[in-house]
Amino acid sequence: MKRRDFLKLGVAGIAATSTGIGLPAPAAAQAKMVLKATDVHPLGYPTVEAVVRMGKKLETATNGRLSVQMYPSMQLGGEKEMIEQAQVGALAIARISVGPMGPIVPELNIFNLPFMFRDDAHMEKVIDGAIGDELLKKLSDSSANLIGLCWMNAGTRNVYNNKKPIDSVDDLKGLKIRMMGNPVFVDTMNSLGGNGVAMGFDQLINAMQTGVVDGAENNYPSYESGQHYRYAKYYSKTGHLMIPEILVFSKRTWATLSKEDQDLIMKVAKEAQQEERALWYEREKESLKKMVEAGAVVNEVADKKPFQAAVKPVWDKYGAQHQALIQRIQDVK
Ligand code: GTR
Repeated sequence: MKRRDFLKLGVAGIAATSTGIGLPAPAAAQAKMVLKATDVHPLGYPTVEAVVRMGKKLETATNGRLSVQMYPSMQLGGEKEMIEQAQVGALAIARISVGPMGPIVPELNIFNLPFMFRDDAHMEKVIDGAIGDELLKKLSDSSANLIGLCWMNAGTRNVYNNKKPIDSVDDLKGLKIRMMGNPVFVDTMNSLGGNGVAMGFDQLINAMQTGVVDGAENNYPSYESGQHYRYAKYYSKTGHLMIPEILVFSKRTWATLSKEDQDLIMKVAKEAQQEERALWYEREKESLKKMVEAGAVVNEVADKKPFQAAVKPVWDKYGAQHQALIQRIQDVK
């Protein structure tokens, strides 16, 4: 049996030790629960560490009744699989990028527009404020079967490839660049002149090794921790995307929790949003240093205006129906 099918048969993202799983709320609420959590990144990565710490807080607050078991490093599959497993309740907590969530909750796709945020501070103000809260609620109220717990920082995404440094839009011509599985990203790369190829993060190394793609795009920590510099050493600071991450909880598992436990999880998740942020900035610095030491060739892109102009069709296509929301985001100062 494939691991994924096995997980699906497992049904709940919880291991209830004193009662069966999937019991109605009152019985299950009192049971000892180990909440399964997953992330594509390894232990020590800011998002993973923040969720591990969140689990420790839950354990302390409930005298061990609630805890988190982290499955890092894509142990439960790529992001698509993680979302599916959280939806059916095969795992409780998934830390995913907003990237693949766009097609599930259309408003979230606005965060996936190229050059949407001016900088980290702008992005943080948006996710920490009313818009951030509203979008988490939109997700929780949607038919996605997920509860939006909190946001996390994921820095800026830059293009990397194994052919040459990118200085201008022209340099991207003919390059096959892996993008996350969401049409907005393929369209973005194509409008920049490259060839966007959608695939999961879990398939990327193989695709770079076999030449299916010439490179990809990501923040420093993902590039460094995934050792992508071994396959694509030119890392160019195109800064075309700034996509926050999102921590989701399986709605199915959520429904088995008492209101008190739900409130507690929300509280520690909000704290995790700030804790991850501090870890993130440290890690960005360390990752940049490590990747350069490992041979990555990093270049600034002096003039980003032509890149911004080139993605105008993407804004027209994906932004037109969300003009009011876009305006509100832009107005956040
Ligand atoms: C990373 C992000 C992951 C995943 C990955 C990707 O920055 O943390 O959740 O989305 O990028 O490119 O697929």
